[in-house]
Amino acid sequence: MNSIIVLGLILVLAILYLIFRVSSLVRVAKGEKEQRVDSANGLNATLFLVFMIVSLGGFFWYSYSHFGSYTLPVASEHGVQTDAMFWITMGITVIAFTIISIIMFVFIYKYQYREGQRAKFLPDNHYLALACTIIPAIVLPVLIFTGLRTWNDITSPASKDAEVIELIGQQWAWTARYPGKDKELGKVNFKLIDNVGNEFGLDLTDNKTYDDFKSLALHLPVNKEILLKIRAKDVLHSVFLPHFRVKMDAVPGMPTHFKFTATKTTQEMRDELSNQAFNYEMACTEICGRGHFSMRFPVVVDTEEDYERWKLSQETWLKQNPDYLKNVPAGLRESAMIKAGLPVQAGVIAVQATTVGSN
Ligand SMILES: [Cu+2]
Repeated sequence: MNSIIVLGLILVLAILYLIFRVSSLVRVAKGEKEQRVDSANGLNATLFLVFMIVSLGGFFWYSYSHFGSYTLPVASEHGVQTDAMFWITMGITVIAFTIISIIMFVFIYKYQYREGQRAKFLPDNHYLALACTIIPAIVLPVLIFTGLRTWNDITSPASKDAEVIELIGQQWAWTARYPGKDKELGKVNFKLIDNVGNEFGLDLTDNKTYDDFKSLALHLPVNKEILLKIRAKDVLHSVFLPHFRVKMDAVPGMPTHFKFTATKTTQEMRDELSNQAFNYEMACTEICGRGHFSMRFPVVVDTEEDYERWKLSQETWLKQNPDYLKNVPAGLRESAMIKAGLPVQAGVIAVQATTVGSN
């Protein structure tokens, strides 16, 4: 409401000024008034200069005094490259912005209307036109192609021994799925997702699913390539790991991926920041509904040994949801139980009991 009043006021003032200006010019045209421009013109020109000094000074002062809040320690290999690209682009644009601002305001002041002074007719200037064409024609493609090269590098296929982890976004929580001992994620099918246990939509006819496990924190090994496979169950979400400079949308119906290598363990980052309470975290950066704020996911970067130890301590999804053994084809059941870490004998009895029960 307040902004509407302010806008209305500005509009009224602008219209009043236009009426005043037009009537003053009409008087000049009729010969009733000699002076085309009054003393306010010089004042306006000076005010432009003052505006330039205050705004540019404010811009540099604010950027300098708040510089720290725009930088975040980086903990990934490609993050160093993207940071460098960001600061090069920032440097170039700040230089261009400063030069253009100074030229614009100084020219307004310098070439303000003066009685008897005539404007110089300058139809074109080849050198100026060439400079304005060639400089951007070199700088912009260099920036764009460096960015494209880095992007292609990030999104190119991961190496064979990359650590594959799946991240699933849904309103309003993240879950991670790890491939287990076989290092391969089992097949999923969204049609198999239910609200009792199969939140991943695991296809239990695929023997790679039996040792997959779920985690409510993203554990990553340090100095090892990681391939994040990302999907969403309902609406758009976005994986954002700021310290690793990772950002990729989670799109329903269109799996995405991002590969990166973390370079600092959680403990190393705690030491670097002299803050033993520090933890990495992942956020959703897509406004995905009213619970969006709660899509915060803890991230732990371990040494390779700690990471392997943590993986071994995790229970497979099938072990946590033994009822789903009945969905495993009979011929695969025993190997599924072995792979899932279920006691074979007890498992068979459980399956028989549930199968009989459901009949
Ligand atoms: Cu979200």
